[in-house]
Amino acid sequence: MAATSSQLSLPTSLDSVQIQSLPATAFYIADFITEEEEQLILQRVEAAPKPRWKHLSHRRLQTWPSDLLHDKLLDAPLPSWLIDPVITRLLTIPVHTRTNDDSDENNKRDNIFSDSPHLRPNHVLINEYPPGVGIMPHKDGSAYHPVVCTVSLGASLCLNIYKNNDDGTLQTEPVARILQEPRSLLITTDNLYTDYLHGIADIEEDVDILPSTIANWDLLRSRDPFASGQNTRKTRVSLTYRDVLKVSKLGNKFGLFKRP
Ligand SMILES: O=C(O)CCC(=O)C(=O)O
Repeated sequence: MAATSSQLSLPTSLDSVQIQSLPATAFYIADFITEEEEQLILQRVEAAPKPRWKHLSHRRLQTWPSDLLHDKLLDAPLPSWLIDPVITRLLTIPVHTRTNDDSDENNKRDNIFSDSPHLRPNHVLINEYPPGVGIMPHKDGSAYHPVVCTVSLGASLCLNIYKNNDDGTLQTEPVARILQEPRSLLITTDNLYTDYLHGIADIEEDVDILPSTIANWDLLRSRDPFASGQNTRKTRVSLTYRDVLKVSKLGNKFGLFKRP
């Protein structure tokens, strides 16, 4: 039987689900949403009006509440199906295990968005990856507060983490791989956000899936599906939640509603 939200055993703090083998800092929660919640979100993604989809050469994506314009977001609420359960649940998880020491600064840092300008994500990208399709290595840039929360739906795949050489060229081999299972939450922040690139290979099958090659091996829901060392790709949908730093309350700042 599928887990209900009350049956999900969320960690008491993100500290306990930190991916220790990675540069600072990433957290992985294998069971962040239930199967029922996963299906409901996938239905809403599918039911979005056709113009919501932006078609790239192989991948398609939706941007909620809208695209950025010159790194700015036009103030608008996210739809409720992108807030609940993901954002509401995310904000309940403390970063650090609480101590009884009232002067402990860590006790005040309540959740992963406590230091962000809007105290919560205000923007969601929805990417759909059919088998064989990935995303080029890239950094997410300065438009966002440096925290990315990715919920995976439908299928598993490996996210590759890369570093640039001193001359700015991309190193050919990833420095690490994170296996993202359906219904999982991956949070990347700190130097991992600013100094490293991330990408997904355009392959039909992830190979060499081993304890020594998968950074979050110990945090996976189950290692059984990968016992052969392979993961045959199926269509995966990801939701990436971020806080856009600059939000414009006035459409006319963009020249959208200029008076004649
Ligand atoms: O789908 C993912 O897990 C990665 C998405 C991504 O790289 C991005 O939105 O910048």
